[in-house]
Order: sequence, then C-alpha cells, then structure tokens
Amino acid sequence: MSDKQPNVLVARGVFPEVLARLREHFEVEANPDDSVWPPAELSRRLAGKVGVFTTGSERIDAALLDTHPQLRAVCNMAVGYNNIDLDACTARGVLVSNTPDVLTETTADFGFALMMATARRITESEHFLRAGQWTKWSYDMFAGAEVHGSTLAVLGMGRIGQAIARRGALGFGMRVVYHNRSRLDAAIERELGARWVDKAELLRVADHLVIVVPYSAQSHHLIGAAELAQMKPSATLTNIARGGVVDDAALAQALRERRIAAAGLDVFEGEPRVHPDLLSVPNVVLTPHIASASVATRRAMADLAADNLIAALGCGPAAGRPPTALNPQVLAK
Ligand code: 8YV
Repeated sequence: MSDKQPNVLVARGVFPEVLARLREHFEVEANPDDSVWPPAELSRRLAGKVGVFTTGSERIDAALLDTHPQLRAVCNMAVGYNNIDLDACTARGVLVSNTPDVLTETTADFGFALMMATARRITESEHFLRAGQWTKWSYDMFAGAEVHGSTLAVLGMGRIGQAIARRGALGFGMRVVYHNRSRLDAAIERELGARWVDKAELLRVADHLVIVVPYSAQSHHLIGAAELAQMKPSATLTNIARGGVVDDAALAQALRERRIAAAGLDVFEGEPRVHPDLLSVPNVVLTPHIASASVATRRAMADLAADNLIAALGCGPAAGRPPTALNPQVLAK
C-alpha cells in the first residue's frame, strides 16, 4: 500500500510524534540532522514531492515552483510566511498554510518579557554580575526605565500586538497607543484602552515601542535612522516581528550614541547572523528568534502545520479543508 502514498518532504527537524502522524498518510523524507539545506539541495530533495512542511528558513519562490510543477502544498510551521511567495503559489494552484492563533499568547508573553528585560536591564546586569564586577550596591546601579504606568506603543496591531497591548493595559496599567494600517473595532480599542495614532506620534510618545508587523517590501526598514531620531532618548525598542523591519545598523548606532535607551531583539536582518555592531553595544538584549518557543506552543505549531499538509493533500478527517490555509481558493478549482 505504501507505494500509493503521496511523497512529502519535511524540510527541518520536527517532533517525532508529528513525523509519525505524517507517516500514517505519506511517504515522508525527513531531515533527521535538522540541517538548513541550501536552496539547491532543497530543490533536489523536492523532486517527486507533492507536499512540503517548511519553516521560516526555507525559501519557496516562483523559480522553485516552476522546477517542481508536481508540488501541491506548502505548509509553513510559522505564522509569518515572508519566506514563501504566496502569489506565485496561488497562480500555480499550490496551497499554502501558516500557523496562526496557536502561538499568539506565547509570543506575546515573550514580547512582553523581552520589553521588560530591556527596560530593566536584566541581561546587562547579569553579565556584570557573572563577570565578578558586583562589589557594592549603588543608588543608580542599572537603574532602568519604568514599565508600569508608562506608554506602550505597539507597531502592528494584529493578534500578537493586541495580546501584548492587553498585557500592558490590564497587567501593568500602561497607556496603549498603536499604529496599524487598519483601526481596531471601537469595542476592542475600549477593552485595551488603546488609541490609534499616526506613526510620527507613535514614535514621539513611546516609552516602550514594540514591533509586531509582518515583513514585506512595504515594512522593510520601517524603523531606520530617521524614525529612531524621533523617539525619546529614554525610550526602548523591542522587535519580535522579523529582521529587516528594523535597520539593524542604524539601530546599533542609535544605541551606541544613547539616542534611545535600549533595545530588545529576537529577530535580525540576515539571521542567524547578527550585525557585529549590535554584538558590541551593551544596551541591547539579544535572543535567537525564540518568541514562540514554549514546548507546548512549538508542538501546537507543528501539529497544525501537519494537519494542514494532511488535509491539503486530501487525507485525514478534514480532507480538502486545511484548517489555516492562506489561499484556500486553490482547492476550490
Ligand atoms: C517561528 C515565527 O518559530 O511564527 C513565526 O512567524 O517567527 C516563529 O514563531 C519561526 O518562523 C520558524 O518557523
């Protein structure tokens, strides 16, 4: 029977239980070493595959799709899908899915934690302690910025932005301002006590700017030198969205010159490389793209990506109805 099963590729390491579930439906080529395959190797391994389970590290573009016209489904284990050319997939009838919702609260927890670590200088002070430099208490030692009662400025007010705003407003008594292409419903604005402002006002009033916009050509370097210059010198910036939304070189310079107080970064331009200037400034908290990384949430993301792949390829109880398809119209054809 197994020779009748569709062939799929799982492009990165994943929970064994999730692989086992995929193997109930498919002939699976996995990546037990969890290598990041260069584009040519990814393409080679896609030969004969009708579905692929991807993460943010695999680029799926028009040229790759044209090389593999047999490909029917690309299921990304991430809410962001800037690694996939969605229009090119849709034009070729290839189903694309992502993993929204299951990571919202976990990612918001991390975004809030990173903002707090940044404001209160937690990693900077830990490095000082570990280096044996703590010899006495001083009145201003690692004195940081207030979090409670301050102004939380959210750039990008989707599901994760709203969850961060809720933490700030309801947990820490913060004033919430936000900037987004579309305004929230009045009822949600009331619940969050959130006020829509233009980008200039957002930058001007922010005590803590948290960036949660998806990456696209339009959001490339949305925050660069000119924007950083509009912020308060006491303000912090936290980026949990995507590298490239912030100009990392301009940010490192602003941090070095103390034109803003501090930054917290979970994502980087060209990651896993990190701009060397960011590594050499003390007032930045750096984490390796782990905002969604709780055990339960990563498992939920992997399960949801697998559910999508199974359903998109006509298997399982939801055959033909992948739960979080981005272009479900391709299945209606
Ligand atoms: C992923 C993310 O871990 O969901 C996203 O968009 O950035 C992270 O949660 C990462 O993209 C790996 O796929």
